[in-house]
Amino acid sequence: MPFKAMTAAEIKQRYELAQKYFADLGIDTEDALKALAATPISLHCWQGDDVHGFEVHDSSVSGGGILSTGNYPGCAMNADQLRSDAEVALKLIPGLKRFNLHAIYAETDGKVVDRDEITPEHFANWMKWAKKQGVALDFNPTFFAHPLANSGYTLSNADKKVREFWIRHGKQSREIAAAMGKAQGTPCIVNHWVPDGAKDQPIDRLAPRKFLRDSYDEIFSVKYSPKYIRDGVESKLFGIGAEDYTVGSHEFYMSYVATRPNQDIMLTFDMGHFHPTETIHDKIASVAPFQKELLLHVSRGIRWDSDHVVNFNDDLRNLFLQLVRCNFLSKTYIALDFFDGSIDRIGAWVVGTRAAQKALLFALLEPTAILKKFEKDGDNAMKLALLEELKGAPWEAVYDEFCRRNKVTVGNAWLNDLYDYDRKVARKR
Ligand code: RNT
Ligand code: ZN
Repeated sequence: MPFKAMTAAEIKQRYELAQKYFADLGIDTEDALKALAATPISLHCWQGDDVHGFEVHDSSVSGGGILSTGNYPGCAMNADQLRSDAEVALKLIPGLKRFNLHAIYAETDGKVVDRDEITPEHFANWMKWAKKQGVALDFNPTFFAHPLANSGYTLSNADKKVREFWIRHGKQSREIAAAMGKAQGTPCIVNHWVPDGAKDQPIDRLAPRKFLRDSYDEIFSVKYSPKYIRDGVESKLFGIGAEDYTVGSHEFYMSYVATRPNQDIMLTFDMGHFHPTETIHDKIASVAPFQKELLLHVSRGIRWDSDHVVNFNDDLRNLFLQLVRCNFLSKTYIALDFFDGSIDRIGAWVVGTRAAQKALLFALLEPTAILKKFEKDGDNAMKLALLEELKGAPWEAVYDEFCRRNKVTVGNAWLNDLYDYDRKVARKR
């Protein structure tokens, strides 16, 4: 694949021109690069194998209303393949990365170990690998793709025994996460998402919510140091098969978090979890006056929560602009959540992560003070004009310089690496 790489001199020359452009607007590109370098992005393991996981029983479908479609050749079939694929992706992404695991990625040595029995040792290989890669791990309990999730209700199930099973799973997951956090010296971010809901018009929309509230209270009653774990709870509007009713709605979790001030539970905003025309960027400033921290699932829904690969679109830029403008970036954990099995999965990881970093850099390079002044003075056409000009500003030369400094292939040339691995490894599986 013959994409020509830029020389270091070309990259630097372009960077210097960009540096001057932004300096004229009062922006120091070096500060922006520092902030970009200090912001980790958590890559989700599940993009690598279409959310299958490695459990030793019949749960090969993702279930719970989430769906990875497509069967591009070369899907990782085991933990070693997934790890080598992830290594390729990590090498093609500059900057600080984390790696996000789900409980179903436990390695149980061929043994059946149910979700309520998993322990840190089932993630020992992952922890060793992460250390070697220089990435910290994040974690998710898996409340879907399991016989006890088939009714559509897990933590909110009317059957106490089923609820208790999932509560135990939640607790084990946090114990695993705490072990990770302790080992890696940075807290493991735990996201709790349950698929609970119903297809059509449940009469009792209240009881499951009370069960869900109580189940979470039970899970979070086990205390860990915030040095080891941080918990987030993720709301949703609907899922496939749960079109009419989702127990863990936005209002449910807003209320939950607001009424448990001592628990320090974060809200998780997933970009695909609201009404199709509802974006999440304005939610940042809405919760910032009240919340200490926030967890994001950076995703791209097309017509529904389709989890397309993230790209450099308005929604993404607006999200990062708000984080920067609200000074909430350092209080936000950025995790990716998309899964496309119809294209090269490593390419999906890299495209999505690079897009997120570019959007963040774009935001960090915004001359916000000038825009604010226009707004204050009533010069709103000027504000609009500058916003439009900035879309074509040479921010990309700054990103290229970031890649160069991080010894990651710059610009189009990374496609060569992608092509090679796809043809030599993935397609030969
Ligand atoms: C589902 C949620 C959830 C999952 C992952 C796999 O709609 O977005 O975050 O995608 O946990
Ligand atoms: Zn999500």
